[in-house]
Amino acid sequence: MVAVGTKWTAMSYFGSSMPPGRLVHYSRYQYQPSLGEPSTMPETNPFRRSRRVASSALVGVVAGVVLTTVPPAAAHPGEAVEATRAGSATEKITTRPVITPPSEPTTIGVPAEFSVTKGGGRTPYAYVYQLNAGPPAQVPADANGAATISVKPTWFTNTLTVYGLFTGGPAGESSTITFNSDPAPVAPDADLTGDGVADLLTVGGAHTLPAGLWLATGNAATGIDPVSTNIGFRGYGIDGNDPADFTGSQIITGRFFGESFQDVLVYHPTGDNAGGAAILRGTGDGSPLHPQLSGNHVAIIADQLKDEYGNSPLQLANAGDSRRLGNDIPDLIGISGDATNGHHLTYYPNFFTPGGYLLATRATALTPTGGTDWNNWTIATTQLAGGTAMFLWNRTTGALHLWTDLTFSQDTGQLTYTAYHLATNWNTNAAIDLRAADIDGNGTPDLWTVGGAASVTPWLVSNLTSAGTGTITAQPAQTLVTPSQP
Ligand SMILES: [Ca+2]
Ligand SMILES: [Ca+2]
Repeated sequence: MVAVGTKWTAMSYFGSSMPPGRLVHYSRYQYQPSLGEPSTMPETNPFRRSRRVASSALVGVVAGVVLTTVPPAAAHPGEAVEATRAGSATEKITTRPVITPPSEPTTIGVPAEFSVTKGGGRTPYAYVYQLNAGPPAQVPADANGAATISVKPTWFTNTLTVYGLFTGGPAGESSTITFNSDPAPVAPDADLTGDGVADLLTVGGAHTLPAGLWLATGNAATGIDPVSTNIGFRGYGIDGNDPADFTGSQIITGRFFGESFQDVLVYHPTGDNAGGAAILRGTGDGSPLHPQLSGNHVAIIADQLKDEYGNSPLQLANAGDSRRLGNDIPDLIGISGDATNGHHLTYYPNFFTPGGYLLATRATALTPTGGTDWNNWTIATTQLAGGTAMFLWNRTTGALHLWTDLTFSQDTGQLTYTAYHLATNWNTNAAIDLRAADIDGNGTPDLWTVGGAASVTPWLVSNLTSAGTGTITAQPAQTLVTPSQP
């Protein structure tokens, strides 16, 4: 065994074919990356994912960690084993914690409490635990060596590893338990906090907001909680945590990993990665993203999003399943073009895998006013029961339209929809960003505008008629508050 890091401990054998009593060293830093995480693109099929985890478990055995089978029972204490630290005298640690899973089934993204007791011998003052490849955390033990560990399962199949800390001594034996979790209910569009109500996610570095991704919890028709959380404070989680990774990007929410939670697609229209994008896995509860963890960050290279003339999108939005194929991972819709070839509404099909966008297809649709000057229009979309709803705003003229129930034919490029004219002279020439969502949850799409000094205005849509008209009404504006700490 090769050690990485400075702390050594002994492995224990439960259910393994290796001879009992043999002392093997390993580093817990060594085995962390091998547990439960796909090495490339994340797997959305829970059965395939389960197999991947099983193969990871095999890696764990080689590295000196033996996983239990799916429980129901607690992980049992083993026989006394030895532990040692490099460079110190051998010290007897005769305890390995007993992990008892909750009696009820666990759910991805929902906290589950595991009880831990000492396996015998000395009483630990605390336990260190790690779920899958997440960061290790510590919980104090009571006088009897008991503790409760609360974790939020992140995968269909999860692995929880626990070991005790002892006063004046080395860390104790680790116990590991593997368990399956049910999928969480699918969050409604734009609900990043898990309460079923649409939330406002705004990119920082604009409108006086500090860099990052600012999440304001939605309170339906009564507005938002203006005290925002920077769920993007880690940036892309590469080369340090730099929230400025998002500055200048377009932020789109949706089920980009095809699972229950709202994920974030970050598109870079300009800059070093111009035309490129990334999808970052959502957490489901409004907590900050973890793009630094394996499987939570999938890049989309610029070539994937180029249209037939080689142009990258000027704008991108979530097109949902507008091809009506039953794909849980959304397609994209955007605007692309150039002065020579003109501008178009462009459709970006997803091929049933996270980040799998190819074969951008030009839509034949004209603008709401019958033109081809798509570069003068700003789009914003949201997902409703009937399909994708798209707002279309001409910043120069102030025209505001709404198209609902988008359906796109990849073969013909035809986009069908129901059109409504909502306003003229709406925010004409205003320096605002649009964010579409069913803010009040009544089934009709609405808009947030973000502009000025972090000023947010909800606009509720009503009175949609078969004659193609509708009303949009401003609600009281609020100002986002951005604490200095995430
Ligand atoms: Ca919410
Ligand atoms: Ca509504």
